[in-house]
Amino acid sequence: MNRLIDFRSDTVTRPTPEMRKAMFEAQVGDDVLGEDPTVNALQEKAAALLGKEAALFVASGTMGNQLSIKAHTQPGDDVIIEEGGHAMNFEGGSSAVLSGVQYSTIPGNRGVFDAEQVEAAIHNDDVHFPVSRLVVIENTHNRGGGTVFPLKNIHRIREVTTRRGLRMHMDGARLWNACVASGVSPKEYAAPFDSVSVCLSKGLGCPAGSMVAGSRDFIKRVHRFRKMVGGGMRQIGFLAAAGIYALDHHIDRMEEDHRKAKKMARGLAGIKNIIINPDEVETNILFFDVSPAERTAHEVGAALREKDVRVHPTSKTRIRCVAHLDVSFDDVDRALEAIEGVMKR
Ligand code: TLP
Repeated sequence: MNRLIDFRSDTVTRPTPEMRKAMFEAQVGDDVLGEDPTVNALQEKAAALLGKEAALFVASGTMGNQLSIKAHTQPGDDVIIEEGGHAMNFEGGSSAVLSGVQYSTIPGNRGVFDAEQVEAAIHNDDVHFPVSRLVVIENTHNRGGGTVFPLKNIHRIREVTTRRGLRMHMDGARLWNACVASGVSPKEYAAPFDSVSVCLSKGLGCPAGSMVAGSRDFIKRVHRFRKMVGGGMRQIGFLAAAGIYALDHHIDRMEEDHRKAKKMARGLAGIKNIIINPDEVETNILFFDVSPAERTAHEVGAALREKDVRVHPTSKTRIRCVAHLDVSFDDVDRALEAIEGVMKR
């Protein structure tokens, strides 16, 4: 039997032997007491990398986003987000439960929007309206297709939010991909934001964990909320060691993942009944559309699974593939062959 090639997400990676060694050798302590030296080192490293006063290890990207939203808002506040944004659509409705906030959405261009759209979405000070408090920007934008959010849009949006008294949070689950693709540093991208959450467990290849960064006061609030939701863990230096290893060794190599996605997109563009524009693939995520075929995306996904290729159908006609550490250029060729075979039938 062939090895399974898994393009469902960059979350499916397993730690490399070198990462496992770093984890095995980690110095650990009780992090709830603030005594895990490896967690403390990771938090300092992430804060420095993102140019913020402080950072905190959290269990997941969801926890990073949601605790940040909670720390910025009061119940009844309004949060502005792009309509396909992860924090609103794919985090179990937790902003309603944990923060009691509501969302106003902006239709983006593959996830990207501009300052005029933000200005139009901000409510005036009027008792009829919720208080517009926070803008969330996702970089790269997952449902947009791994889109890099241009820094100049972010700067213009910051001018509006500063003038209108709103805060800004970046869902940087894949910020590293945006940095590698654009040449903008993590610090430059983070600077206009009041808070940033970044994931260790996506393209960086760690088994778990995300970081939230911001001012010392903000991180203190997030720390309290992390405890409230049961996210205070003990000897997690083992996970932090994976994070330190990944930040040192797995950022620059993402350029390879971007080339794998591009290669796959070009191959897909030549397959019958598939719609994709390879020029739109900027990082490690691609979407293709199978609406000209007689089968649904789920049926195509099931047929590919029988050929040991896994993809992620996200609607009746749309399929997502994500390149990562555990798929090779040869795997891209094998997957394309399998997809071509399935689409022919
Ligand atoms: N995204 C996952 C799934 O939830 C779809 C994936 O496979 O892409 N922000 C963004 C932009 C994300 O893509 C994700 C995860 C998260 C936040 C949440 O991270 P986790 O899964 O660690 O809670």
